[in-house]
Amino acid sequence: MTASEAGVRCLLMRGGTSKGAYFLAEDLPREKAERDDLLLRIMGSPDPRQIDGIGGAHPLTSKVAVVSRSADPAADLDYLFLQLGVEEGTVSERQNCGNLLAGVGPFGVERGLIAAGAPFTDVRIRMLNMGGGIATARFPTVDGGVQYAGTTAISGVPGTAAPVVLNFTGTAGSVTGQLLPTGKARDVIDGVEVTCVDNGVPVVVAAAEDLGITGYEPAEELARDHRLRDRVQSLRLQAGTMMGLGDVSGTSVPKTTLVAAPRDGGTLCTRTFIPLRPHTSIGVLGAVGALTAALVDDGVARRFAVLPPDGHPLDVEHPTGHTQIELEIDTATDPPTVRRAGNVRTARKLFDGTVFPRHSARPGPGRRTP
Ligand code: NQM
Repeated sequence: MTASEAGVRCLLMRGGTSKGAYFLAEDLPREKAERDDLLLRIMGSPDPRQIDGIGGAHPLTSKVAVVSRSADPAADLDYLFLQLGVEEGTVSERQNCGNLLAGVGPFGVERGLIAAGAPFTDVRIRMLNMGGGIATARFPTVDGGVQYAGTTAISGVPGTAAPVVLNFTGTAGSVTGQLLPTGKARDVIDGVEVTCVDNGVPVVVAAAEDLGITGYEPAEELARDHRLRDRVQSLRLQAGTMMGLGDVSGTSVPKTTLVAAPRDGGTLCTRTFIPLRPHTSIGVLGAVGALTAALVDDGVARRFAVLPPDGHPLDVEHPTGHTQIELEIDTATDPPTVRRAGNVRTARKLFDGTVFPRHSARPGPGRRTP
């Protein structure tokens, strides 16, 4: 029987402000091209509506987590994040996702990969995308199962749920192996000063005002601004080359974050593009990247940042609220080094069952949905 007929075991989970399909590695083909083809058929890509799959027609809901027990004694679970294109039939391993990361521990308990502790479970997760950095997650568990209900609210998600506390020691991963991949905290692209950061995910940070916006616009308004879209694309294409990422025209990184002074009591106001669609909030690692550009000497976000008193988390304003991030960077070293980062997310199991992939890899001519 083919996977299309038999289906594939899959758990749909909201992780932070994203939603994704979680799979055991053993339930997917080992061979990459075969795996990617299967996942595209499961999510319904390429198609702007993902109408024939379980993707949500947005990059934030076109995500996959592949999880297994870790062979590394320093970790309990291995987590591979895959970003699936919506309009494009692409599957990228070149970025991590701190939001889906929040669901990895609960998924591990759901599938019996790790035992539930009481009243919390602590899990060490090796993030395979970015050089094997290890994150820890703590979440409440009761009677051997995950407790999803709770009182923690995160901006961008209605209601409350149980907290998942994420911690990263050192950098949360790096595609380029350098916190400042161009070797400088400031470069100029298209006449705009930018800071190119790789602290968990590659991000180009620039002042919103330098791109002709205030930085306080709603995401929908930014999505209608085609001139801005072109300027963001131009910045990230050139930054990609300067960061050693090569031609990034077909990849989801680097992201671009435009920053402005906070106006709601936070540390920094942000508008992020993933890579061209405006993010409705901001990714966990995306926020870590934007804040890095506020903490390093000469970073372009520094002049806008209003730092909290010592011991308080940094607060990133985004289009639908705030994200609190703990971030410690040693700026006395050259280049600067990351000591740690932390963030609180929530996650919720939405559906557990069998998913049935579309039977052919790509919609044929004339069969693409309008
Ligand atoms: O940066 C969106 C998200 C993300 C990624 C993106 C993320 C992160 O909001 O840690 O979580 O940048 O495409 O899920």
